[in-house]
Amino acid sequence: MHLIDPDLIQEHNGHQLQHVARDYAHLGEQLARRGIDVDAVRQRVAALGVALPSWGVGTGGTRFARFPGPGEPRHVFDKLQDCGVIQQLARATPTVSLHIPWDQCSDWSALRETASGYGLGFDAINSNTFSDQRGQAHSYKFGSLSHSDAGTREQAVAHNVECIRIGQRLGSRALTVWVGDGSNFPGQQHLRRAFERYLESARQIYQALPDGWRMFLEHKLCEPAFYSTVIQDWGSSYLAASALGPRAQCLVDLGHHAPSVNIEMIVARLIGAGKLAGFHFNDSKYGDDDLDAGSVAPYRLFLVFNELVAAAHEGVAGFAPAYMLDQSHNVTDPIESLMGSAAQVQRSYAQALLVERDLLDAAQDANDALLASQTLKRGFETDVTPILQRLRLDAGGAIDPVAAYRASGYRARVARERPARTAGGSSGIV
Ligand code: AOS
Ligand code: ZN
Ligand code: ZN
Ligand code: ZN
Repeated sequence: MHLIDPDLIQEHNGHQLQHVARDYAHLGEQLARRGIDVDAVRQRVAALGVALPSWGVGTGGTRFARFPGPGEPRHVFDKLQDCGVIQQLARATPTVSLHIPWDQCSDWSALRETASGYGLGFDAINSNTFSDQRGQAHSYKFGSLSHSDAGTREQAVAHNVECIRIGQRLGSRALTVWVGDGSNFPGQQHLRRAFERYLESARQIYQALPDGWRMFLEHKLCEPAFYSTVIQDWGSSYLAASALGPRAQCLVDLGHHAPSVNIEMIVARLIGAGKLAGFHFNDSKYGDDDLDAGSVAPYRLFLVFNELVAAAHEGVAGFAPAYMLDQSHNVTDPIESLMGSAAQVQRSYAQALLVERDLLDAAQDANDALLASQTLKRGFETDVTPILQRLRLDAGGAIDPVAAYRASGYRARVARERPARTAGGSSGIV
């Protein structure tokens, strides 16, 4: 089903066809001099899919205020439709990651069908025990899976199991668990016992995993707990994932680390330990800023992909990370931001594929720091735009997705169909 008129896309592409062909040929020539086949790179990038966060298509806001834009999605079907537009134009996001209970639905099969009509499937499903839902018996104010009260822990476990059941109906293959559990005052919580309680609860969820499913544990330095967080870094995440078993792995959200932490090293460690679940891509300058991927530190994203490409190149066993975006859009049209971020993820991957691995290995073995650094950086410094443009063109998408989207008038159209929402506090809750 076409959400954007294919003729409009074609017409838009028409103006740039010749430029893309010439730019692509020129890049191919440059890469050939390095012994790199541009078509092979393009095919590998084409095979990379990055999941859209269902909560990302609404205006996220901050904890101070939310300024909704026109045509905000009213429910999960609207969210899927917006994701369908992103996929139709940018062709990099074949799946959606749902968040329960933000995504309410009385007929999951209908949702699955609607998604497949837009060419979309479902990636990991996210549980939410960091906020209270209407009518629930126990509050998560003082934690969920690690709560001191057994009844609250049971409720949180049951919610996660329910998420798995929903995910099964949608064709998901993983559950992502992020908890805000922790404390705001030194002394508030027994640090070891809270972790033990978390483990005990997580074990019950792990036991409910269907065949072929994985459990992704997402760590985060702080927020909402500002003194201690139960799963605060990859160390705690790794301990928990190891205690649970091989199907539990660690998910890296790029914004969830202390400033100056070397994230690509964490990625390398997790790969080495067979524990890398995948990513929540976004960018940040200070904390969990959830800015558009690559908008602040594109070199860091490239360095993360460099580890991933190296792992694939070396054939690391069981290496199968999930790629997802997790962003909050406060000042942009979320559809535009997500198209740009998906393309940025493709860009970083393409750049990492250009790194001449044999040269890099040799420079490392010879302890030639300068040559190693230059070899690595050559990938990053290559403008791979023509590859991304060709990819979208070949797949029926738009050479310039944002321009085509603006020309389509989609936002104005849905603004008429979807009544304006009131401004309020932050969250993806629609
Ligand atoms: C929270 O900071 C985490 O990034 C989670 O992934 C969360 O579920 C998501 O950001 C939606 O708020
Ligand atoms: Zn996240
Ligand atoms: Zn984040
Ligand atoms: Zn986050």
